[in-house]
Amino acid sequence: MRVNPAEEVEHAMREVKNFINGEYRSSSAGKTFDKLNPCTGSLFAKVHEATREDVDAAVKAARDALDGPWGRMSESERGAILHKVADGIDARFDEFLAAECADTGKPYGIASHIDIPRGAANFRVFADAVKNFATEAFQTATPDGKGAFNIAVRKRKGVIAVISPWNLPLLLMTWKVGPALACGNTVVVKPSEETPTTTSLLGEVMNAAGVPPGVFNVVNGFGPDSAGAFLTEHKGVDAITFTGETRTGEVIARAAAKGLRDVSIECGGKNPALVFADCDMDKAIEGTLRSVFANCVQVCLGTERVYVERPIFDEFVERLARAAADFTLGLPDDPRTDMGPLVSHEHQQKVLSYYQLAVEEGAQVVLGGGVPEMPSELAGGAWVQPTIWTGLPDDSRVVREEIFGPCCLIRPFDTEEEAIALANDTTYGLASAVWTENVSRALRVSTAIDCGITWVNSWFLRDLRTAFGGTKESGIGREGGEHSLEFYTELQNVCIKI
Ligand code: NAD
Ligand code: 6OD
Repeated sequence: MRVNPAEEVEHAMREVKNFINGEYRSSSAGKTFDKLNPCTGSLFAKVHEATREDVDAAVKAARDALDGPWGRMSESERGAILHKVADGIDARFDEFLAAECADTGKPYGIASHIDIPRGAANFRVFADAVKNFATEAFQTATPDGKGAFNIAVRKRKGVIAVISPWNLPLLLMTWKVGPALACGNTVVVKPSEETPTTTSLLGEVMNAAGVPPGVFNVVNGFGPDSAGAFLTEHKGVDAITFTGETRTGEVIARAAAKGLRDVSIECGGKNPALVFADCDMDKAIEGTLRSVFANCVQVCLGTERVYVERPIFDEFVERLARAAADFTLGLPDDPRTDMGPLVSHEHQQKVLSYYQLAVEEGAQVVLGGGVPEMPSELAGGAWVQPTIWTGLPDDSRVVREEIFGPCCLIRPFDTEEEAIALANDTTYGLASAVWTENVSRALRVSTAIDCGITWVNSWFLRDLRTAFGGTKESGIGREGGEHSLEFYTELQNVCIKI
């Protein structure tokens, strides 16, 4: 059998420690939890769970570092260091790749194009963006005729708690840490318990790049009664930025309310794709294949509901199912692999419960619907089949709830109005995709959908200067470009009487 990427990760990384004040520290209670390899189910790492005391130490280190050399650096000095962090990720690209794929089971083909390059880009882009982030000035008339000037100054917010999920671990964590540090803040990160390795590895890169101790800290553990709750409830934290499930987002928002701390919340979606008869069919099939199945669609932006105009419905279903049936499931480092396992057995059970529910709710199973047969050495992994359903009622749970697995409903529609109404018939509002060659329709439909991001004739095409976030239960606030910088700074107005 070929070597599994888990085996390639350096021995030192098999024990994942907390990173506090520039050094790796064991759990102060000696508590560890197991990280399993999602491809095989075998034990891959022991992770040190941060206690309340460990979280206190991380927050204190972050607070002290605010007033240390980091706080005194100019924007361009900080920017130069963040560029070195990005260079450091590039220099250790293969280690980050192996670690990310070992934690998640995702194919190298995805992580080498998306996760790891974006991990580096998130530092470069925001180190540069912060230099061009303007403030405002107003000249004010006063009764004595002499007037006043109002000048706004931007200040760092302070200690930022970063709570990140498991689906794009390095990408989504650095998407917050990059702009937070560029603005002069310090951070304490709590990565997902499922995927702690690349966040931990980043500590070494931070040290090598010359980031002062205490600026970047990592505490490992779970949510309730563990590092996540200890951190978000901590009085020493000035703001919280979170990506994850909507129900967790509600808990985090409640924690942030104590002390009226600012919070940024990026949550889930039940994203629609609208495929019109005037689309370029090859492009729509290729794009929808990615948006439904890439990374086992453990992507918040992924499509779980596909609405197709009736004249092309049968052809679309047949072609999408044929393409997905050809997927090769396998190990991350096998170049033939199209799809890996889900991140964990727990998540596999959740997805399989929806596969079962779909049948109970009346779905016709066009493709998949179960667990694939895998070679014996992979039989213990968290595998599921790519799955396509038709015939599900619009009010069924499978059509309304986020599944976060490689599956979708396909349903026909007859008019543009019906398609828009179906797209908007959800409590979520994160992303959507519209497939049409008619520019007027593209503009009409994309702006009529109530969500944060609509792609026309593409999917997951990202420009990091653009606004990213969701409406309704998909989140609060926007990240990206100056929207991130807005969140990670406080604006102070200075009024000067002449
Ligand atoms: P999750 O909400 O279970 O966990 C996210 C993080 O929150 C983890 O680090 C977890 O340990 C922590 N956490 C859990 N409970 C907590 C608590 N009470 N207090 C503090 N921290 C707590 O989400 P997940 O399963 O890791 O990720 C998948 C979800 O994330 C999906 O719903 C997906 O749509 C969403 N997501 C959204 C975006 C986005 O940008 N909108 C991006 C990626 C993932
Ligand atoms: O590309 C990004 O910046 C981003 N936040 C992607 C989120 C993907 C969700 O899984």
